[in-house]
Amino acid sequence: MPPYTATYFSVKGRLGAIKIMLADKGQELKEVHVTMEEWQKGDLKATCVFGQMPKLEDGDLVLFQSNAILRHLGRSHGAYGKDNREASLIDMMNDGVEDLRSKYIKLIYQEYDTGKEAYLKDLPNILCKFETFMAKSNSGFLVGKEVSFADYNLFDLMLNHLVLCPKSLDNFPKLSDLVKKMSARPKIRALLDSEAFKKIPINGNGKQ
Ligand code: GTS
Repeated sequence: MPPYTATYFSVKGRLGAIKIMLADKGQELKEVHVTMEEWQKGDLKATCVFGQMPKLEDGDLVLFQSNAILRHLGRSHGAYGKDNREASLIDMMNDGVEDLRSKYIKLIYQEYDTGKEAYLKDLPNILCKFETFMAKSNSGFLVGKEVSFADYNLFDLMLNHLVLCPKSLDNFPKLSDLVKKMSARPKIRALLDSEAFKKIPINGNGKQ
């Protein structure tokens, strides 16, 4: 039995970064895809701590909240910095990724047709914060010399933005390098190229 089971809608959404991280760490993941029809029955929702997915089971530990899941996996697989100082910086950067992801999700689900232009106009102001921070790290990762859960999260979100606007990283060499470097990691490459991964939409409403 694989050690990890994820339950989620059949979208990349908030599970994408988790899947990328588990793949890179050589971990097997069993996925349970829930249809909207099943979800609307309410039984599963009632068992979710905050009434939402993704859910990750690690043996008898059941976790919700995608960022808590990323942190858990970061702790379990050596992707949470070499000491407390690095861990705190990784937390800070991951919170920055979450802020951008929340804006992205709002765009996708609430204002795609009316707000895309304004979103893309403001995007460089957000990306430059990551770019500036990354300029301090020589490793090409956000913090320290090793990949962390925040790198997987940022990478996943940058992939989404490259679909939203292929030129979005053109003026951001550090972020472009992160995408290149992460995409070239063999286990990540294999996941991204797999039919199972490719056929799952990024979001649940067909917008991307
Ligand atoms: N803060 C949560 C997390 O990070 O896991 C948000 C989770 C969330 O918004 N889940 C949505 C959900 O379960 C699905 S998705 O937006 O991630 O695609 N929605 C169903 C519902 O009934 O709220």
